[in-house]
Amino acid sequence: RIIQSEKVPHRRFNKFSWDAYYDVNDIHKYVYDVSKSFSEWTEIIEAGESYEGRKILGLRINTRYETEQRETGKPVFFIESGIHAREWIGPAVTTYFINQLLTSRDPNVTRLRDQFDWRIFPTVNPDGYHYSYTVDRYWRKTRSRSLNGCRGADPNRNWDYNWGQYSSSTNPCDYQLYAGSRPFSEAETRSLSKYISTIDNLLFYVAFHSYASLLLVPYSDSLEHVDNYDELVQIGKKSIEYGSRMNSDLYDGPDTAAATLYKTSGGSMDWVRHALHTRLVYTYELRGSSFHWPAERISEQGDEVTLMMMGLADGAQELGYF
Ligand code: 0X9
Ligand code: ZN
Repeated sequence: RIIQSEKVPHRRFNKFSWDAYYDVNDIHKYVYDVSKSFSEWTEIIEAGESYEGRKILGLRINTRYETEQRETGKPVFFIESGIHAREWIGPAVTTYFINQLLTSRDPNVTRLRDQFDWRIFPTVNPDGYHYSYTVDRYWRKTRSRSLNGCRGADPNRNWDYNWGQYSSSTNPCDYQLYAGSRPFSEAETRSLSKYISTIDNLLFYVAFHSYASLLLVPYSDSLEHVDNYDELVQIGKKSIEYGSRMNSDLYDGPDTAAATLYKTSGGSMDWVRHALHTRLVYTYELRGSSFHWPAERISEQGDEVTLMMMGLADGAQELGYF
């Protein structure tokens, strides 16, 4: 019953909203639709295809309004969500955030919109998400087929940085943590990493997961601190503080996954930090006490995330990152 009530009632199948969870085709349709409605500000990004041939679909939002005078383009702010199939709140708040950026008249939001060249990918594991939506609600991995017939690898264990070291399984039949047959064995992580590598001026990389109300910084498999750790924490604290205007129950962190959760290797954020030297990299474990966040309350976390992104931007600007 819980599971049914998460999904879109049939009578409303043709209108996208934020009081139900949609399947990946509908999310993609939403992205294509808004790129048409806001064609002067947006561009579709097709960063490759999943194992089953779905698009790794993103939206670029880059208004021509400048908040600063600058010689090069705006700093790029990248958002990845839905890498874990069952964490449905991620894609939902991400499309909510897209909608905020494109339609809000709140001057704080329009300023945030204009400050960055946004690259936003709501469902980077589209096959897994569809499988979770239609067959097995708790599916986490991709849907690639291994030699022995088992399906899927954990796409947040498959990136080419310290691959296979911690919280990773070598068993393709492991329901959660199979790291894949080699780094970037999965079409989804291969395509996405390739696309990210082409971005000049990447300042922020943010990934949404659930659930823990926790903010993480790199690296996930070491207790050592990156060189700008103190600033990452300071900016992350501002993000949490902004979010607390929506919900006074504070997020934990920011700190490394190794210090707060458990050591993990092969995650996207660590690869981005290490391979691309991106300065401001964060993983948000969104709120919840299960993978079922009530659909009627998506907007609540959507507003909180909008504030938290504003906190990141303000924090980074104060410290001179852009
Ligand atoms: O284990 C994970 O991949 C994340 N937790 S989850 O419960 N959503 O599966 C934590 C990831 C933290 N590490 C990196 N992002 N590398
Ligand atoms: Zn996750």
